[in-house]
Amino acid sequence: MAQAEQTLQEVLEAFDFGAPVVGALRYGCGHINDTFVVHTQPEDCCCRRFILQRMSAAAFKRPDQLMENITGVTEYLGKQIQSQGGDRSREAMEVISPKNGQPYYTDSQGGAWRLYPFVEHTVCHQAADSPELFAASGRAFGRFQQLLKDYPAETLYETIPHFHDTEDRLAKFKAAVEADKLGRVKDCQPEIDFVLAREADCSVALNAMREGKLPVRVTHNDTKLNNVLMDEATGEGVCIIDLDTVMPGLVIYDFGDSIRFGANHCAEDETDLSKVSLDVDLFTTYTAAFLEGTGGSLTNDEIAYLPWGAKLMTLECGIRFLTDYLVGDEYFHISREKQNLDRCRTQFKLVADMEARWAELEAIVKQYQKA
Ligand code: ADP
Ligand code: GN1
Ligand code: MG
Repeated sequence: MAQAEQTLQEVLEAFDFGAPVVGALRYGCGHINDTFVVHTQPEDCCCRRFILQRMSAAAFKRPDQLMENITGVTEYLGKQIQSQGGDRSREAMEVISPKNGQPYYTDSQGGAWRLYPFVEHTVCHQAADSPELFAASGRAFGRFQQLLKDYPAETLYETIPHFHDTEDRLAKFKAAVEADKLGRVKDCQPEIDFVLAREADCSVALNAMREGKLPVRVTHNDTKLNNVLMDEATGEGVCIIDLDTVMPGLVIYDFGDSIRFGANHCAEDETDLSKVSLDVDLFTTYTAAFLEGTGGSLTNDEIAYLPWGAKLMTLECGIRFLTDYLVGDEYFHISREKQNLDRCRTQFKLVADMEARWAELEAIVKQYQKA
């Protein structure tokens, strides 16, 4: 797909910003969508900002269904937050329709764009610089889970089919190794062997779901620390963003993806693996905070499987980065060569750490099981 900048002007004209647009700049550190911050200058007050995004065509084949999900979920969240006395305009995303009244705009190249108000006086963190910050994100993601607990999951489209189907991710990985279309297999045999040694693990959560041990709920499915906006003054979680993958799923996925990204002190693409390790104290902190946020609504089995959520989300993400490296970096944005291979390596280092400290992780979550 062409660079988003090519149609940016056309897209800006498709929306009514209520004031003259004075600039639009690339924004944020997401791996998937093309995100811009749009500055406008109303006559009577200071600059108002918006988030304008071109949804990734590689990731999302049906932007119509994606936006139906997001519209439904954001309206529902808005009502829930209002009924609890919260501030709807800060605590829930809000879709702003283009002038044509649709929930999103399709540009002349086929790109699908949406607009949100910029949630001001918030900070988006790329790393858990303090336990307090990580705890705040855990409470926010747990609360998100609780707010959506009665949302009719069956009305949600699967925006990315088989998103956290680790068995399917494994099958796609094997196909990429087999095809080796760019001759990259030779660069990553240890990583390939790492995955193959963990084939059985890929079925653990799915088996528990099939056996009825883990219930299907509405989940966010992409609970990275940088998908929650924190209040710049209090440090508390304000608004959960990046709702593209809100779908039916397992709660251990939401817990696990946060641990994968946040319970260590390195960037996802750190090249010095000696710096990458699981911080068990942060795991402990996040567990308490997330469970507090969910308001005690998880079953004992769900709690028991939390370490599996952490391990599987990390293993799966590593498998996805490695697969993308093998097929030529088609899905995750990269800014340098081998970045997806480096990302894969950090994930596998974290998986190995989790395995080494498995008994500790199980003991931590066990404390929260009800008698
Ligand atoms: P991606 O799927 O590519 O990660 P996101 O929806 O997470 O895209 O947006 C990318 C970044 O843009 C976020 O990490 C955050 O910094 C910023 N962002 C997104 N939505 C908003 C918003 N409504 N207000 C303020 N910042 C936002
Ligand atoms: C992507 O969209 P973003 O950057 O928050 C990806 C996640 C991965 C993550 C790895 C829709 O998240 O699944 O875990 O990168 N999102 C999608 O950083 O594929
Ligand atoms: Mg994001």
